[in-house]
Amino acid sequence: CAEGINNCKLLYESKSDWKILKQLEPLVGKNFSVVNTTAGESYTYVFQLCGDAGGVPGAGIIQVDSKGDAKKTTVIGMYNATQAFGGDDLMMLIYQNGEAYDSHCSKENRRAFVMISCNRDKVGQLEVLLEERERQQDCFYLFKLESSSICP
Ligand code: M6P
Ligand code: MN
Repeated sequence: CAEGINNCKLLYESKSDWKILKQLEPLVGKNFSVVNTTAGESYTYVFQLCGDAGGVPGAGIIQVDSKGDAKKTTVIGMYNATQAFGGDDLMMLIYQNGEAYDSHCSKENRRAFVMISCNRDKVGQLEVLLEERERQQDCFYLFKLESSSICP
């Protein structure tokens, strides 16, 4: 289907969320990926704005286990549960409704926070900042994406 910010579905319908997505529109249709290795775990993350990350239907961010042959893929957040806010050159995109944890965070659904900022020197670099999974609820994966194409 056609790519565009209209493929996103907002968790809470809001004009200001759409305004932020509009500013992020130059990112549509591209997979942004990054490999993250910490404490013996190694994962590749793939992000798309309002599109199927890594080709996984409905997924805005996926995590692929780099270890083993299985290449297990886990959905971190869905773009039919999007929030977007911020201003000027710093924005936050949230994808909720990822795959549920089995043992962490009271087995809640995973979710992703993506801090997106204007950086005139970057073409679109995704970074993993952290995964917070040591709490009873409200866990999250935190990412950063800097790009010149979304500068106001
Ligand atoms: C996988 C990855 C990790 C996550 C872990 C949670 O290894 O998705 O990012 O922290 O699962 O484990 P569990 O499902 O047992 O709570
Ligand atoms: Mn699990």
